[in-house]
Amino acid sequence: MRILLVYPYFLEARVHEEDVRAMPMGLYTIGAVLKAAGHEVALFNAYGFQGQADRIRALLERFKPEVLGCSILNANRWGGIEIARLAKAIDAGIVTVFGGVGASFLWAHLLRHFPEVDYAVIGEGERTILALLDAIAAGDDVALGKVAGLARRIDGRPRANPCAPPIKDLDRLPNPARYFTYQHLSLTRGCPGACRFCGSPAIWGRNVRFHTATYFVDQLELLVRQGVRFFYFSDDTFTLRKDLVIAVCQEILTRRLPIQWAAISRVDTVDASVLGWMRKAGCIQISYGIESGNREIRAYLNKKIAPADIERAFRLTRRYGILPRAYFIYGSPGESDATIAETLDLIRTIQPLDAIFYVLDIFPGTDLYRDYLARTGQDDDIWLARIEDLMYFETDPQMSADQVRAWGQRLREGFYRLLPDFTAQIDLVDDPEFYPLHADFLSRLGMTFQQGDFARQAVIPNKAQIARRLHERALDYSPDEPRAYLGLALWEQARGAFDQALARAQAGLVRNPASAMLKTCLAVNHMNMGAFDQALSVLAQIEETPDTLGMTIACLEALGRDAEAKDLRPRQQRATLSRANLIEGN
Ligand code: B12
Ligand code: SF4
Repeated sequence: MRILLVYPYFLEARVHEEDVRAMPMGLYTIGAVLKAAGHEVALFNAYGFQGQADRIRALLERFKPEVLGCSILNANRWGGIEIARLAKAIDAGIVTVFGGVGASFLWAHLLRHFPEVDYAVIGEGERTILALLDAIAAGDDVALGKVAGLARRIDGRPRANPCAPPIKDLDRLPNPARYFTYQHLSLTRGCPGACRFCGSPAIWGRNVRFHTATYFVDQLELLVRQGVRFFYFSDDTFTLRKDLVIAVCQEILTRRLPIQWAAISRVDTVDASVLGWMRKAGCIQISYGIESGNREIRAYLNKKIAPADIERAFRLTRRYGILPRAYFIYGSPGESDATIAETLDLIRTIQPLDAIFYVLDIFPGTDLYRDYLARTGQDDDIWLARIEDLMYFETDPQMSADQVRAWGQRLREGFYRLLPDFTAQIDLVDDPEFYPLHADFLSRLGMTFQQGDFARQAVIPNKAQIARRLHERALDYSPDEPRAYLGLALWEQARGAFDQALARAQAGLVRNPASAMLKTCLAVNHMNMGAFDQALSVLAQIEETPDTLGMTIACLEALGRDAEAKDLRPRQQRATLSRANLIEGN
């Protein structure tokens, strides 16, 4: 069958767009089982297609799916409904199937109110979708009644078959990297935790299942061959089994995969040994859920982590040159100015090098949602409103939106004001094996103050100085580190010291003659100094990108070589377009 798997758009634009732009991992695993079974499958990342019905319609008309599968989170369910509606308007015979956490918890609601949704798949979807398609192809209604995990309308009413048992041996799933290119992947399914705000335990169960290191690294290797170099290990808790994580790291090193990656973990599942291996195998960031500095709020959220573990995990992660990132939740029951101060105290103690602050959100499938329904007498019909989310504070008369917003601002600004001190106090493990990795870590962090996330934060004082110190420290660990030379050259450029910038970039190139980033920096510097001929000769040595082509055009124009510049413009447009398509296709 011809199947189009879609990641629908959200209603609202996001602040951290990079967190929502990527297709959910499940669409790749679903796509892979379908392809392996001989179906024709295409993936469509409709994130960013909000308000573009014509484009979506054109795409549907071109692909002509027999089955449309949408991956639904709570916040993109309206996008899914609208896309299913468009499909049904083109051809009422297109079968629409909704899966994902959103569909798993709201299947009855979706089937009751939205005739454009034919089926919902509850929970783990690989086996259910295959069985569903077999039953549809055979036109066998009895078989439909036996598809585990399937929900549909019977006599107009939503009905669900019993859930599918979890797939025991995850390695039996076809490797999605054989068919697709992506950056998010996971080693595990499930989480032993039971946090009140999280849907994971209800969908995946608390018995964790694991891939083997070989399956996981095979996936990485195939993706590396497709050109992917950066990965997100998006498990609920990547480090649950330390022996397995170490085996993964050793396998990455044995196969010499030139990758870097970020992981998600819990503070009570890391130690020095696992962190050391992770760093050597390319880990640059670990995100830990901390949620609050107030013990009662952590207990309410059922986040069972001890302050000593939090402090230890952050200290060790930093020591191994991995950026420790903390997730916090604010606006929980009992939140007050005093508890926000406690969260800031905890931040001061654990010194995260990045922090994300979310407002407590009530998702279906969580304890928090069950409490909410019991408390208010509401039911799933609340989701008939065109809203993405339901924030806890909206349901608590003791809290106002302004107050919650102010807490968020206090936390973010508080963290950013403390960040310079945290960077000054980074204490790295004194082991020569790690020195080049420390240089990589420090210079990477330095760049975030110059060009990355922190560069945009007005409240962070002395960003340029912090970056300069980090880069200088990086060079103390490894005089080869190209990013540190780049950072220092950029620092000199920013203060108009182009001669010094030139010297920094040239010094870096002596040690890294092939470095494209240093050559680009050198070319920019030549341009700033009006030396356009020299800039052109450097640019000629770098692989062409839309940016380098833009610079070449600017140099040619500055030299009065307008005809040559004009000739290059279509090439630049083509390069920009093909890069945009690449991002969209992912
Ligand atoms: C890793 C993760 C992320 C990562 C990576 C996401 C990615 N690109 O894959 C990051 C940090 C980027 C992230 C971002 C967000 N996340 Co998140 N995330 C998770 C986490 C921990 C694991 C998700 C996962 O990939 N599981 C493994 C794969 C295989 O599962 P899956 O994609 O759900 O697919 C399976 C089934 O659901 C089903 N299925 C899925 N789609 C389809 C489609 C069809 C047609 C069928 C038949 C079946 C099917 O079959 C699949 C295979 O079995 C979960 C918690 C959890 N364990 O579920 C939260 C979770 C999914 N995230 C959540 C949220 C809210 C978000 C954000 C919206 C937050 C934000 N910043 O606004 C964004 C959304 C971005 C996105 N594209 O998913 C919530 C969703 C709650 C809800 N009901 O909507 C969860 C459940 C956590 C929670 N708080 O409860 N997330
Ligand atoms: S928040 Fe993290 S630790 Fe808690 S249940 Fe969800 S996945 Fe597990």
